[in-house]
Amino acid sequence: MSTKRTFTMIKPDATGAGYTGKIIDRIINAGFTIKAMKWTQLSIDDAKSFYHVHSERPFFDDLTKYMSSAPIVAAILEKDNAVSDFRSLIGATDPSQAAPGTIRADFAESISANAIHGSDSDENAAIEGSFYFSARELA
Ligand code: IDP
Ligand code: MG
Repeated sequence: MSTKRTFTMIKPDATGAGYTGKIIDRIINAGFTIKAMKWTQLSIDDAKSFYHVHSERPFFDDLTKYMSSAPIVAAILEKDNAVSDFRSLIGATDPSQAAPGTIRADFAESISANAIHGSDSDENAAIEGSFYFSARELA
């Protein structure tokens, strides 16, 4: 129960399909508190910077083009055990493998356009949150 915060983005497929409100409802109903949230759009360079850990992966170009193609919603979420509980709430990367009732199972289009991001560690949650939010917004 040490983790308190995670970071999420509602991705372009989900904002474009009008699922933003439904996804936020799922997040709140699962017990997360929204500490900070913004509707914004990444440039291609922003997307390359955010996903630099994946720069050697074959899908990097498609991923960064896709993530900069339309608005996203970035948010900092708080809950005990936030990182792992949120990964459970969103489900597997590939929506065809995601457990029933997870956000990706219900809203994602494909393994690339998969509706939502969730940080994979406390350290990455802090790094990713700082990419979008100022120290004042994170205080
Ligand atoms: P995660 O979002 O479940 O943590 P990662 O492996 O960190 O998954 O990959 C980051 C993002 O890159 C995924 O959410 C998805 O949008 C995209 N991605 C991952 N694997 C593939 C793939 O095999 N083909 C296309 N896109 C992928
Ligand atoms: Mg990941």
